[in-house]
Amino acid sequence: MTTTFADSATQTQMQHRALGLSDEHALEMYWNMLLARRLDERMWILHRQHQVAFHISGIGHEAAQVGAAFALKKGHDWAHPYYRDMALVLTLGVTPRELMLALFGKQGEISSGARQMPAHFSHRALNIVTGSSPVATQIPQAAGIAFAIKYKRTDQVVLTCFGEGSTAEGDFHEGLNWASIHKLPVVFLCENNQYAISVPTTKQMAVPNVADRALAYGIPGIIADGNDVLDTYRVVRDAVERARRGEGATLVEAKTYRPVPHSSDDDDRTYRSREEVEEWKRKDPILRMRQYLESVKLLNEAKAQEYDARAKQVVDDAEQFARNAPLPRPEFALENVWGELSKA
Ligand SMILES: Cc1ncc(C[n+]2csc(CCOP(=O)(O)OP(=O)(O)O)c2C)c(N)n1
Repeated sequence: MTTTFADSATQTQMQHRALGLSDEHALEMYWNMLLARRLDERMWILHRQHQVAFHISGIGHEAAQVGAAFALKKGHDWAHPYYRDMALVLTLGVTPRELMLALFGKQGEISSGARQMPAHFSHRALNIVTGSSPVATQIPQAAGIAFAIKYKRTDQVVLTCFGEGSTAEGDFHEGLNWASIHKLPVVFLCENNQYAISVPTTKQMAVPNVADRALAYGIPGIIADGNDVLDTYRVVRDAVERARRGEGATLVEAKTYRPVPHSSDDDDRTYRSREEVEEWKRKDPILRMRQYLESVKLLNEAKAQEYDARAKQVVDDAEQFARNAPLPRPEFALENVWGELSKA
């Protein structure tokens, strides 16, 4: 059977609509991915200008994160992210100004008043729980939140994210085991970018897929194309629905890549070839969504430029806001750390 251009265009059109997403939703996905990317790029520049001390990037992970965020009920469900999840928290409602305050370590920073490193994302009103620097600690904590949800009989779901390197930690195995035994409403999202700093996947695990590990816990393990926002949305949405129905946890592996160094303090040229990086840059998730939106006539060159200009404005505003914000008072470092001893 031959497929005409019109046929394939209609089939493609089905992709977001068939998933129950409106045209506006599809464009909003693109916007969130683009804004996260532009913020991230600015953060790298600010680091290279010695304006900020540290940056850890989510570049390349935007499709996985925005797709996952769209599967949650914002502010109702819980998210327990990890340090690369800027696009996720942005989509859930953390503002660019708040993200920049964290980067500059300025007063009013929402996670801890600037006492933590940036990228320990949290937001009380949005049910986003802060992570810690030891990787994978969020996994059993998320299972614990899911246990509380089950105990309280609400219909919430927890999403927690981590890299594939984190699945070698004991915390990962304890979290999944506990969630599985108690059929907890939690989605474990592994954003597999193929390196744990300099260690490639083959030196982290003896199975080809992180998703394969789910079998050992008696929960489903599903692979998503982490560079395709619609595919990740589909897989995470199904897992969220399953959790909400009381059927328990799912392990989702979104296969993706990190085209930039692990952090601002890493030189990735020591452990991988430029050819490999270039090959993955061609699979860029934002480019891919843009091509999709163009193929279904939701985006064209002029509109894409408008989006770019708007993103630049938002990023400029956020940077300026954080630059102008005061530093925290020195005494603040000691506030809310120790409780008052009772006099009795
Ligand atoms: C328990 C622990 N061990 C080691 C580290 C140092 N460390 C920080 S990030 C990282 C890599 C984690 O890799 P992965 O989970 O795949 O996430 P990615 O950074 O690749 O997104 C390591 C080893 C740490 N923070 N915590």
